Amino acid sequence: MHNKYLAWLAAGLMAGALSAQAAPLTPAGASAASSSEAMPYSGFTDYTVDVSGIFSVDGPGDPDNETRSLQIGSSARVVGIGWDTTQFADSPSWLSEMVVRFGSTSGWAVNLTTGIGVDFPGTQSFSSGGVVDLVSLGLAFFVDADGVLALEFFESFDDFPNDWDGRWLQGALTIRVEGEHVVPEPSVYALLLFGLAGVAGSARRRARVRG
Ligand SMILES: [Ca+2]
Ligand SMILES: [Ca+2]
Repeated sequence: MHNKYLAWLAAGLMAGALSAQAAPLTPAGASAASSSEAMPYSGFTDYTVDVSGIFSVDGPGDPDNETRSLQIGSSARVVGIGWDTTQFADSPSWLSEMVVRFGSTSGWAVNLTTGIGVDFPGTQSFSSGGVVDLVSLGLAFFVDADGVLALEFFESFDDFPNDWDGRWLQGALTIRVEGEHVVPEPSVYALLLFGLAGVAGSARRRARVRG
């Protein structure tokens, strides 16, 4: 029963860690919400963002904050996010105040608070234990035609204005993007092998003629 409670608690924490961005930067956020319908997806590509050494500085949108951007393909859909990180919050700042948000050029879509509920300073590791499905959470979103996925690391409460409150010591975020990962059918592999054999054969013949 004790273990059951812990499992429930862990599930609750994980579900609470990812949330829709409360204040989209632009009205485009409204149309993004309707496009994140629970459509199933088949192929996907995982992108990894190394967070080692990233400082968690000020409130959202502050120019001192660290940002990252990825090229994930024109109008691609982000369908999952995973994390495996070790983070430090400098007292009196809390681990639960370290947030990374994800979005497109036209607006922010999803907030991730890895240390949700950890309302104290210090060093701690957090893991999602795999990639969390954003589609089932209603949080999947599309990037714009420019293919840019934007990330911003910020503090939900700024204890040290214009200075860092915490640091992502090590680890990585995984971003799962729909499509692109096309696995050829077995018959295509066979054709490719025959094709390669043919090329090798003609090369050998040519070499013999030249010799
Ligand atoms: Ca803080
Ligand atoms: Ca600060």
